[in-house]
Amino acid sequence: SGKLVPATPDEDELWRLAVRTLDGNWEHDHTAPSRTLYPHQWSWDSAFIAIGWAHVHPDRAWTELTSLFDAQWRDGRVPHIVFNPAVPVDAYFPGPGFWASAAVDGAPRVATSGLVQPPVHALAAWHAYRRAPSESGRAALGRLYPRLVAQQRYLATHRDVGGAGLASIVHPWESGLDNSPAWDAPLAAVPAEVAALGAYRRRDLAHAAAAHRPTDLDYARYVAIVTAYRTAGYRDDGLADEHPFLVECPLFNAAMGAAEHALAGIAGEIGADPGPHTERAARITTALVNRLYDPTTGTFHPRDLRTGRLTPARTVLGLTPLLLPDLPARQVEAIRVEAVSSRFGLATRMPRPLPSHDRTAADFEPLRYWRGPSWMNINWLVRHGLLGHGHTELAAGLRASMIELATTAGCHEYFHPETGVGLGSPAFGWTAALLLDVLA
Ligand code: 9YW
Repeated sequence: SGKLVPATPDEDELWRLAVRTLDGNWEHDHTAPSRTLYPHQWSWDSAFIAIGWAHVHPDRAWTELTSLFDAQWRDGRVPHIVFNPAVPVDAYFPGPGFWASAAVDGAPRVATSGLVQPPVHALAAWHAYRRAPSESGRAALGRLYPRLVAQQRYLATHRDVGGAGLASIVHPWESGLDNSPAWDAPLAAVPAEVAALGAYRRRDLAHAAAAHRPTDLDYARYVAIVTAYRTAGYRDDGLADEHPFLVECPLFNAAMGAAEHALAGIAGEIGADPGPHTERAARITTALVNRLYDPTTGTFHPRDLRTGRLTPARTVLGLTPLLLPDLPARQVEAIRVEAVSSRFGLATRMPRPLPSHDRTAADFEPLRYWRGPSWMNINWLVRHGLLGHGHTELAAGLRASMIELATTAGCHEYFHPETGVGLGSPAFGWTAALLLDVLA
């Protein structure tokens, strides 16, 4: 199948670049986010990437998601990294030896990490299917369905540490926005394993500028948190008492709620009962509003379970509950106001896509990873939410800014939010995939 919609010559060229990028990263049964920086399979990357494959190679969309869920743990968790045994073990830090999943009962045969990432997979599967419906696609959906349900069950039970119906993340890596200012406060309370600093070598710095990546102190704390979780056998029962990092994230939980809506759609398509999914979705939305919406700032914030407090930074995470079709009108409007403010600059004509952090904040860093740069996946999610809530003109403005950026800078991992210069990996999977989706 190919592209049916006519486009400008520029868009046509961008389409071909995106297809080439995905093809270049395709690896038998999954797509590497980046051949240099991230040579294995990443969980939420595969979800976004499947959306792109649906437009050019639908069979690969289903293979991508299926290979990821083949690595699902017995408890239902979908690991955030599935290691490719063909890649040298020291190509990426932290590699398979660091996670030591083979020692854990209930882990799959293939080596994986023990953390999760935002559960955007049901949303992606449903979106991919509707972009390219087919008999074989429906069959693949049917096989994925019980696995997607088990993923949700894991998050709703093992990870409901706060007891309020939301899932907690146990590591900044689980948010997908590793070094977001959202995690500064909870992370500052984690004792950094400074002694361990010399005990490992970061591989990311061989492929990307240090000023564009998390700091060594961030990494010391990332390692310390994984060490705590790994020592507990990646079990979740003692999290509330023992674990150094426990946060309820607006994006993670919005994805979990959106997943129930998507599962309701999938259930209807394959002859299962949508009812329980719609009910769960409503409960997640209510909990999200009660727990993470701050009427004084008018936006959503992560809640740090260690202190009980909302974290103060106003990052782009606060806009992502727009993904929930049943978000109440008051919060939809509050998010619109936050998004069109000078912090994020959403408009029907906007020079650049949304940044990852409040542009007006003192700690806004336009070059450093999730502390300022623009990312296509977050922009895609917010656009999806805008469309769902009928903000079609703002969605069109966002779309145009995404296409314009990639037309000049290509399929980079992230982008300078003011100059538009491409940063990080130059051939990045989800950037390519989501561009195909917005171009189609
Ligand atoms: C790392 C693969 C992953 C993404 C994350 C992103 C980054 C891994 O890359 O984390 O080593 O920094 O933060 O969201 O899934 O693309």
